[in-house]
Amino acid sequence: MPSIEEIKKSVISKLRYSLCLELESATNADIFNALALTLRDYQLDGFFNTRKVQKATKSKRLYYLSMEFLLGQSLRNNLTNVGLLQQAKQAIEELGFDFEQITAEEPDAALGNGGLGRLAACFIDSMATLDIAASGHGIKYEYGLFKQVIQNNKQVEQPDDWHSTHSPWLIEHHSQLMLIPIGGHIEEGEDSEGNYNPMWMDWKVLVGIPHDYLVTGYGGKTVNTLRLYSAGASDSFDVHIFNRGDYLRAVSEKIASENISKILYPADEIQSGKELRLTQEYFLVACTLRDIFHDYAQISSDITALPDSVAIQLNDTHPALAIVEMMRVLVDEHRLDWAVAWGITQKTCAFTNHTLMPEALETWPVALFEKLLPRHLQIIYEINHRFLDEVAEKWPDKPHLLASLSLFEERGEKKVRMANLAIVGSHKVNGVAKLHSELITQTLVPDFYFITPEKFTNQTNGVTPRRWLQQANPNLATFLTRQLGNGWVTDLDKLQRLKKLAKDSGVVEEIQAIKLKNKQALCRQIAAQQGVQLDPLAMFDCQVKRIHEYKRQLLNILHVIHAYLEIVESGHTQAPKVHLFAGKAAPGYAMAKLIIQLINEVARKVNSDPRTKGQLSVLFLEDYKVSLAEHIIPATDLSEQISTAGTEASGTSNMKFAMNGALTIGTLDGANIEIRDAVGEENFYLFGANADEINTHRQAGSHNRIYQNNDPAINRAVEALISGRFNADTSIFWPIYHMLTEGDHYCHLLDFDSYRIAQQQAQADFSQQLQWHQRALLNIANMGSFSSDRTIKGYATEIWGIGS
Ligand code: 26V
Repeated sequence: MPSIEEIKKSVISKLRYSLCLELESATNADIFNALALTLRDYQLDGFFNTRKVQKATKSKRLYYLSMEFLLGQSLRNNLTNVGLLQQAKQAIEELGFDFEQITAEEPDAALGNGGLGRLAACFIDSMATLDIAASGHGIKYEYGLFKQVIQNNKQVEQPDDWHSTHSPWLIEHHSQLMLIPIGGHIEEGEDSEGNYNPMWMDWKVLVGIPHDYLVTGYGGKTVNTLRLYSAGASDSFDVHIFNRGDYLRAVSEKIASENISKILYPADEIQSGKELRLTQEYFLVACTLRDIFHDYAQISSDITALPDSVAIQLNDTHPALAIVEMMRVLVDEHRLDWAVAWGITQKTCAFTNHTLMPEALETWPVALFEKLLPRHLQIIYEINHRFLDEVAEKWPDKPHLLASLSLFEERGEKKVRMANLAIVGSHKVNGVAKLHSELITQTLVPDFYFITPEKFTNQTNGVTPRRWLQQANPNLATFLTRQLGNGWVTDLDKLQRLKKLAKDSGVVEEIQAIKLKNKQALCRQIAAQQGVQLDPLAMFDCQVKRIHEYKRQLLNILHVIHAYLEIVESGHTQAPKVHLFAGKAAPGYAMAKLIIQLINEVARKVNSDPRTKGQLSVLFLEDYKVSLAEHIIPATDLSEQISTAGTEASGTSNMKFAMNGALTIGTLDGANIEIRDAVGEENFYLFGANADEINTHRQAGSHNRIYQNNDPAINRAVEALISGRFNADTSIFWPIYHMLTEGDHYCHLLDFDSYRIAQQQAQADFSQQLQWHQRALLNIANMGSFSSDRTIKGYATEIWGIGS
């Protein structure tokens, strides 16, 4: 390990020889870069060592394919995992800079939308920490998720230039560029032995350029990689067109190719069927499979043994084309018999589903496939043909199965169903929480469950305690280490030992003091950024996540409206409460954007009304991202996990909050159910209908009008939306009013009353500070199994066949 002096020396040398700067003229951003480059050298030593070890032990290798990796900032995380945080801090201070300011310089790498992308980031951390030979594979988007600014109470999107082209963490491997064919057509033909041998002709070439981001496991022993591909155009292909004299076309095609990795699609849970998105998915898969076959060729020439050395995990259906590309390589290039190739593919691939929302399920028009990927379409037809033949033979009395199992949607425009492809081509299919995995088999794809029940499993999500406890909450981490030693960082079940301390009022007071400190820090940040002063002694009630109708930020703000009206109209008083919201809406999702506007208008009204002073504050924090979550979560008293039962696949912020000592108010949805089981029902504010009840309610038709009229409190809050109270233009929130009262799929009003009662209880309990923080401590103590280390061990033994 380097000394503080050595770190200082290296930072100065990086400034001088890599960045052409002297210390005297260096800015905070320059110091950030120089420190990152210094650290990267130590990571690289670990990387070469890891490669040697993994080669010598012939470790089975896991490839995690994901269109999203929501990394956030890396400096503090990498310093912690390498084990250099304290030394680096001191070195930077001795050089005359403020370490906190240096870390704040780093732009978040927002290469993801939300839960799915952040899960991928937690997973690569856990895989490295558990010494699993693994790599992540994704796209190096030039622009990550848009920056959100609030103007006139509305969301406005701005491009997120996260400095991808000169990130100190990314190592470009130009020499390893790969050529990816796309477009063209198929010419039928036979090989010399008379076998069917289709030729994929006249394709264009995309170029994939790999960039490696080093993923250091905690303790620094294993350094894996996250490989992100950027797209370019092939010079040789351009020359071809250039030579034909079509200069403008050649240049515009080059630009079109480079556009493939330009931007992350910002809509989760809504699939739009855009050609560029399908091209991105194919690009990721084709680049990754070249790497996989290249890596495998270094260890074996027996392609049939590939599943013994390789596992592929598909993060949702987005990379499901890996199944098809693998078949293409095995059949067309390795000339394997179809059945042999199919066996290899199925044994290698596994698929995780992350959503039950029908509008998020990917389907792609066959016509689009024909245009971009004619050979892949042929292969999908062949997979489908053989698969349906098998089904028909095995269940001759169940012909209805064929329509639901088919890889093609035949109603309307003919489409490829990516979920069906992913299931058929995988040996395991998993959901991300118990309830979600159950719903997959019962409602999402019951016919697949019927024909292959053994494929379906659950792996409940988790989050990395390194980022979400140790780094995000240093005050709590110090307490934990003092109580438990350092082992909890990699063995989160050790938190259980805190349970016996819950009766010690001194310890509980410490927990209370830590929370207060974190709240004070958040208040300072909010004051600096948004100019709003909050009372750190108030109860902090937070809902931070993507804005979606199913997540029901609307239920939360309706309840805030209710609380406001109670104060100003009914003369009630309440103990101080702060309601924090943050989250982005997909740019094309009008209802979600209107919900943001409503929250902001309510905030403006409530905060400027002298009658609410000291009782109620509402704030929408701009530009939610990983680094902001790291400040909000440790400062939260009450965590809002209030999705309509049966809609949130798992949720992961629910875990982060509880781990940091927030109590949850939540529905029986996703992983909330498992969290409640773990922390004890007395330490969780449960409300609302369960998934079955929601189903029954929906089947009976929407009767929201009745609910509203029966309950004056609901009525008053809902009518306030169109009363002009929050916006002089009474028509503005009509769409929300209309939705709530005339056909609300997410059943806001159905759950309102029970939510209100749970809120009231939480508020009353919060006045008993000692008891409250005792329950907070019990939440922390019982959250051990929500470490992503536990999740990854599950995947490794039950799905990947690694380390069992
Ligand atoms: C769909 C699409 C459609 C095309 C444009 C880009 C895009 C991006 C993402 C998605 C699917 C999003 C699914 C998702 O994020 N699911 C979340 O996964 C979390 C991790 O498993 C889980 O905790 C959340 O409950 C679930 O909503």
